[in-house]
Amino acid sequence: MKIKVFPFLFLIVLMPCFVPFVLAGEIDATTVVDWVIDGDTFDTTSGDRVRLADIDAPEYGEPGYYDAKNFLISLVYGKTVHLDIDDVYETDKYGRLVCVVYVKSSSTHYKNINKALLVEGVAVIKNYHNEFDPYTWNLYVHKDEIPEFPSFLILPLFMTTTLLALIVYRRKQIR
Ligand SMILES: [Ca+2]
Ligand SMILES: [Ca+2]
Repeated sequence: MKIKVFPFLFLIVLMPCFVPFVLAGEIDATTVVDWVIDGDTFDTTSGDRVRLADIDAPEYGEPGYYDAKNFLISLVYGKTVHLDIDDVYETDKYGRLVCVVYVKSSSTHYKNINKALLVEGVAVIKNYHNEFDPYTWNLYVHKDEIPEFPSFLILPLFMTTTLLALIVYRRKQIR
């Protein structure tokens, strides 16, 4: 009986390694910003227009427009950005990629640009139906929390690892 405990122990030991990946987002694309439209929209060198997910900054002619735009310029213009693209709809009705945008802030952390605009007070939360929940965002995210592969691969990856471990364990038993 006691030998059967091993695979379950293995699972329990392995589980925490995957939890952060499940809880946070992921990096779906990496590109460079070459134009900022306003406080929540920019263009990239890869030819996409990006709309920052779940936030709203003032439109042209509205109070705070320049504050929001200039702040976004200071954060992303000419820089490499990492995009977590919405897995639910990908784009909005205008064909813009709906994203949470990250910029590397240190060797271990990324800054969440959507959250930075909220913290600065130049944009407000507008929680649309998508993969994101703006109420859970942190300004800084550890790189392990936003892996560079889609989150839907995590479960198959986890199951494959577990299966392989079980096969190896079984073979050892048979010998
Ligand atoms: Ca995504
Ligand atoms: Ca949302």
